Amino acid sequence: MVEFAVVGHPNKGKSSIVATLAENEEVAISATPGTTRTADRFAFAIDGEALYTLVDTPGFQRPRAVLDWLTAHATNASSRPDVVREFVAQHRDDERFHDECELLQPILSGAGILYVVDGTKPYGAEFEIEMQILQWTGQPRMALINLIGEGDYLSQWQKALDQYFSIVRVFDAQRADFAARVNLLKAFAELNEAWRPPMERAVAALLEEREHRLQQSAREIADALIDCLTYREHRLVAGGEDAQSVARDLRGDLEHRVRLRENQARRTVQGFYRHEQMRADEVSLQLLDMDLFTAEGWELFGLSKTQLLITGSLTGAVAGLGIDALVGGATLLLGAGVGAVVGGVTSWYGGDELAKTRVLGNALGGDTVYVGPITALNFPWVFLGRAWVHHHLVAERNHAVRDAVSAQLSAGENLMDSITGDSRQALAKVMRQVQEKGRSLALEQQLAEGVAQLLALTPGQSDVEAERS
Ligand SMILES: Nc1nc2c(ncn2[C@@H]2O[C@H](COP(=O)(O)OP(=O)(O)OP(=O)(O)O)[C@@H](O)[C@H]2O)c(=O)[nH]1
Ligand SMILES: [Mg+2]
Repeated sequence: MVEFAVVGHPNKGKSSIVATLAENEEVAISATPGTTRTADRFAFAIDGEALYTLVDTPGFQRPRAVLDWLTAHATNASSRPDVVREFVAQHRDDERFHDECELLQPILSGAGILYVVDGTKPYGAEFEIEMQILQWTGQPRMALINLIGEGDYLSQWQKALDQYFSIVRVFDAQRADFAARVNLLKAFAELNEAWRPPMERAVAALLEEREHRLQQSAREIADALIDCLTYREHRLVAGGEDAQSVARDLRGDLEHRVRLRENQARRTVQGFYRHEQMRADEVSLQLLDMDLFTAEGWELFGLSKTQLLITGSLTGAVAGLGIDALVGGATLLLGAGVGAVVGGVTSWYGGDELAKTRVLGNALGGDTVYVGPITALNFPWVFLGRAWVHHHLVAERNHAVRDAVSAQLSAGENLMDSITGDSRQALAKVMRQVQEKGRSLALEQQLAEGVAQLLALTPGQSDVEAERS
């Protein structure tokens, strides 16, 4: 299998690059120089098919001494790789050259070289020594300019690196998105004729896998939404209890189940993208931490009142309800049920009128309170909006980022308003049917297709806008 050894100065993001390209959360990354102590192999495989291996290595510690040794022992240029081999053989147990031996060994075993530098710090002559040592190995090599800080020394670096590396690329270890990763793999294919077929295969597999992950995520999100749209709670009203407080409890239970299901779906989606370890606070976007049932979230992620009204009336959801019900008090949303209406009305989007609530008398006496399914018109849109943003953050999240992802989504507009009217109608129709008829295989599939189309878009960058321009 093709191997690439990621080498360079200590603390330049070598391990971060390995984590990204191998999609591995186990790679040790830290701000302390000298974190990586041994050459560690991380294979990248899809469905059990190993595609390539990244070797994480310690940074150079005494490049000057190594080069001096090499120069002193070389007779002619063709023997250079052998001299490097000899160096490693003789210094295997020499603590002073532990790191150099670790990083050179995989290269001598045939690995391609990925030399990592930081383009935000000035170039210096000490780096040239490292580049010369790498040149001595004779292995195919590429330089990656990582961007850790704020400075800009790209052109200095470019000039220096061009002399020692056949390919020089800027690759921001933390911000590289999926497209940047694919481009890098394509560049690997250029390094060595023999590596072209396996690397082309790797790119194809990665693209296929990407599509597969999106489809899997769409199915999971659709499944979760159907669950949430069909949850119901009921309980007998015991003597001494009043129906109102029972209804409140049941609404609480219902909301709790919905929150759990949403969380479960998020973890499942993260699993598809091999981000299982991602902590909840790391996924965000604080916006996503917002409780599913807060009014702010409903405005941000769901449809605007206007769109809700348009979409609703086109699909029959609002039939029988006055326009008042949506733009005004919304009392009717609750009142549509049979039996006694329980609970006060706060606002049109939030808690109290989330779900149908009924109190029915039992044949044998006593009352039963029924809450659910959720009928609030905006609920499925809010749920989808949140799932869309979450999926996007996970899918584009780089495996090297360990701090909170900063969100660039513009707040303040209703997220789901940004999709086209057609997509909205299609989704609305399926969701309406789920709400009316419950779960079915056909509806599951239709909803998953609609969700997959949604996930393929970038939240906030509306395709409505794209259509216009
Ligand atoms: N802002 C930013 N920080 C980065 C980037 N790449 C790496 N870092 C940070 O730089 C530090 C070193 O990253 P590592 O990937 O551990 O570097 P390394 O070259 O493997 O380090 P050693 O194993 O110690 O030689 C960590 O704190 C990273 O989070 C980047 O592209 N941007
Ligand atoms: Mg490291």
